[in-house]
Amino acid sequence: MQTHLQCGRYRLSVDAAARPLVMGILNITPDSFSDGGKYHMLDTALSHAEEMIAAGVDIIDIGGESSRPGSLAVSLKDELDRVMPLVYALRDCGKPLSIDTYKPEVMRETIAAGADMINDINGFRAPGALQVVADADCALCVMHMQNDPQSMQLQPEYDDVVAEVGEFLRERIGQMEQAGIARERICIDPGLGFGKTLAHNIALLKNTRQMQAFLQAPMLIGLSRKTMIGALTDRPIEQRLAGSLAGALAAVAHGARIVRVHDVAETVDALRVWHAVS
Ligand code: 7PJ
Repeated sequence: MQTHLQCGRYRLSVDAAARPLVMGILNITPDSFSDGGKYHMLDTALSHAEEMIAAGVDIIDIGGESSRPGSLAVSLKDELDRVMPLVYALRDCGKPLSIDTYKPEVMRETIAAGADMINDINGFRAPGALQVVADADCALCVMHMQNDPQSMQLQPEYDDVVAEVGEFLRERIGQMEQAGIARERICIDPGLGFGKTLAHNIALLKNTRQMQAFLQAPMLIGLSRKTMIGALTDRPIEQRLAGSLAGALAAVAHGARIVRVHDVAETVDALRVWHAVS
């Protein structure tokens, strides 16, 4: 498997022996609009980014559209209005910027403005998405999702979830290679919670190493504060830190190279200790 992830202006080590990487979630969604409008929202997001950098984040993942189960789509204009000021403000912060989007237009604009990675929950299936990213040198996270955010958790169903998600990702990687995208730009993600029951999530997590070997690509895992952590701990979203940390450690113990988290400082500490003693 590749030892590095080509990530725009950066080359990140994703070697099995290297410290696992922490992707910090920087959300700018309508909730953060509620008090004080746009400038307040930008200000809040920038201080959050500074905190993550001080805490040792490896990649900052900027998202302008919530993809939580049942959430509604955001217009192209609104998404660009939220994301672009952050890309401009953070592009010289010294950390790679990832953009969480499935819209080719957002990919194009943010890459032109300096984004180093595109994180697509839709696996670059939108018409034109692969063409937009093909000529850049940004990293690409290709994620599996069954159905769409509105309907994905209604009735997730698989005969063999590990085989089906693996096959989906294999097909997507094939399409990416055909579009001329270098393997070392690609990382994969089983999309925990995106059209999956708790049992599906657990099966996928436990098969991280096998799936990485099958697909020859580094795995990114996102489980921070998700419903699966709530289901296992019986905790509301604001009390899922301990469960999320345990999940992140389990993911890297199963071979994941990148974890996508809300609580960067705590996760970095946990991974430093885990990496030193494992
Ligand atoms: C994921 C994501 C994930 C990747 C979200 C949430 C929902 N991108 N974007 N993987 N989840 N690559 O954070 O709860 O698991 S949004």
